[in-house]
Amino acid sequence: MLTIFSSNHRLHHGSELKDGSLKPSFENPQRADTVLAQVRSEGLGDIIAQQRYDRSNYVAAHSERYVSFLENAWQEWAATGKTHDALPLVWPVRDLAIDQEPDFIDGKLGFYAMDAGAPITPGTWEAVRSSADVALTGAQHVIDGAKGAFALCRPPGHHAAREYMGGYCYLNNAAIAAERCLSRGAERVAILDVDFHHGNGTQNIFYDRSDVLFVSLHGDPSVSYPYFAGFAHETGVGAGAGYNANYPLPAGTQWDTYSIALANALRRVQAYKPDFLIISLGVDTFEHDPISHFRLTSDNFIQMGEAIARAAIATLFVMEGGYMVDEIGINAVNTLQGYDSLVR
Ligand code: SP5
Ligand code: ZN
Repeated sequence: MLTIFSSNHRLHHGSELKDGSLKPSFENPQRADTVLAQVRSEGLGDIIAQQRYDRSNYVAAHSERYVSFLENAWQEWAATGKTHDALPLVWPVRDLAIDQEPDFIDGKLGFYAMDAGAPITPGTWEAVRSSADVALTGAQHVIDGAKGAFALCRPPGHHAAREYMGGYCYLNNAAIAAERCLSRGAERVAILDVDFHHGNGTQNIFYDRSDVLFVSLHGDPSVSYPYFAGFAHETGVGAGAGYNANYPLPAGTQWDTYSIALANALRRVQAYKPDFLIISLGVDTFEHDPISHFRLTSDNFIQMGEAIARAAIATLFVMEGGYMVDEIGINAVNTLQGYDSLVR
């Protein structure tokens, strides 16, 4: 299948708090470059650069003021004389005011973030918007009739909600791609999220809608990030009631348990009869992932790709997490080859 890639991802290389001090983030540029190298060495298919898309495509999934914040955050931070990564240090939880955007950058950072895991650096916006453009280019490819495409996005997107960043995510690439499909004639789009972490951002964006089904398999949030979303009782509201399905799984989950949940999730997707399927492809379910707690093997990712292919829906794969850099390429490309083995 075709891979879409942007070298602009390298403009974003942030830090995160680890064991009490700021260190280079687990979410680093090597990740996407390693996946790209594996796509090449395995001969998965052609590799093309992203098209440039208009910001109206981002505003389809996010609020206008949030996109403006992302565009301007580094300049506002730098104007205060700081040169290190911008990170929030105060958040409007519970009864604190969420009805008014602060005027000052330190306040804005907390207002538009769920955690301190999404640093803003000088190159962050260019990398982030290019990552969304990679997803949009991939979406256009399946809209134009391809049975599969791989949007090699970085930074990832599934923790980014309509109006906040977090968990290494800024713009929600999968949600932006889904909106593109709908605006180009699709009636229904399903998003299946197989990243280890619950896709709280994607759930947030589509929670009250029936035109996008969101299904997620992930570590039980009572013990795993993002902790505050991803429970099985979250099934949608209003018109979206019944169109959100979470499959939380215990730490230590292996393929025997995972594959049963995946089969159930895929049955749910097929019953919805979507025009397109978007896979939020995180490979942090891998047994040796440094921040996650499932135990899938590299071979299991081939089986995952095959299972997705059996659903027989035109599918856009959107790269999300995966932090064991040595094997991220093998695991991502195994999934795609598993898919291609049954679809081509
Ligand atoms: C897209 C994605 O996969 N985002 C994941 C965000 C996870 N954020 C929490 C990271 C916590 C890292 N703790 C590391 C402990 C390792 N010993
Ligand atoms: Zn993840």
